[in-house]
Amino acid sequence: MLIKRNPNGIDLPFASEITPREIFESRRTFIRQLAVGSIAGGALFDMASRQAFAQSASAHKLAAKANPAYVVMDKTTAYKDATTYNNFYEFGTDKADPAEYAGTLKPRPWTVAIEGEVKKPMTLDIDSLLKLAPLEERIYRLRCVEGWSMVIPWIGYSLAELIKKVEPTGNAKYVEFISLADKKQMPGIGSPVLEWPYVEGLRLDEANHPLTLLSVGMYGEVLPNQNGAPVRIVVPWKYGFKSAKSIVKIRFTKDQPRTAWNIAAPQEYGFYSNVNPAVDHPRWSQASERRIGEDGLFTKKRKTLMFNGYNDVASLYKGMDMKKFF
Ligand SMILES: Nc1nc2c(c(=O)[nH]1)N[C@H]1C(S)=C(S)[C@@H](COP(=O)(O)O)O[C@H]1N2
Ligand SMILES: [Mo]
Repeated sequence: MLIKRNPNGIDLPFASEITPREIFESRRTFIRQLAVGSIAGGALFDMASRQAFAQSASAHKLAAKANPAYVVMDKTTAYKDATTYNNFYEFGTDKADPAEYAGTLKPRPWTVAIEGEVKKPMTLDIDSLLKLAPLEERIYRLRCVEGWSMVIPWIGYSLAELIKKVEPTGNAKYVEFISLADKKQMPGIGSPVLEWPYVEGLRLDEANHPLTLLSVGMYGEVLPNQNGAPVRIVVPWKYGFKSAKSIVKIRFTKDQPRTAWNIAAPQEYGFYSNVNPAVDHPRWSQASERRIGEDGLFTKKRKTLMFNGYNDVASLYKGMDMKKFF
């Protein structure tokens, strides 16, 4: 790849030769450099990346404005790792299954029905969802209860933007997320590892927290099928399974919704499932984690942080016994 040295002394590839993903990866470095104050001003790079986005012929690109309020300093997980090591049981239980079998999922056309305790129930197609609020790029850590984590540059907007539009009634206390369950598109639905459709839920105040992301993309592109195309939730302070993929329905309820993993093994998976190093899962310690892509014989595990490091959310659980409400 050709490298041009710009006046700030930062190496930039020629815009016409880079893919959105490459732009993304160099932009990450750039933002991190900005954050630690090693360079001043981003005008030039932004121009180059915008130009490259415009020139790219990829049908998968998705432009979004980086939100500097949601940047973690950890190294971003490689795209390859984030898209080949997945949990998406509708395509099989092996980590490699979703990348191998999710090609049969048709993310377009797609609609999401929003119903239940709302004044304005609506069914939105994916294009309306994409336009509902400005798309932001946010870098979040996501930690699986199995003890591994990734750092992913998501694209989307706060779920709160959507909640505002449908106007929950006074009875709405919870939000339920329902994933697609189509045998024709999802080979894993044939086996009873979980009850289908995959369901998840949040308390309304958790769903309204600005960190809770309605995600439609990652790494500068639309979501790959194996990561939950075309629309999923990302709740970064909770274990990965709370972040339901490929959702077709969002329902506002009075009562706490059932959740797929709680139905399957209630003693192992509670409703809240906040990342908490002090409360172990019966089969796995939650005190430390392996960052995907960093594994090596001598790589030390990372300490897991309370709420996965998202301390902002602590006020949501004031006075609650987190051991009891796990
Ligand atoms: N519909 C559905 N959503 C799901 C799952 C699933 O099996 N089905 N797995 C969950 C689990 S356990 C994790 S860790 C995350 C993984 O998201 P990722 O593959 O994008 O890293 O998706 C969650 N969402
Ligand atoms: Mo998970």
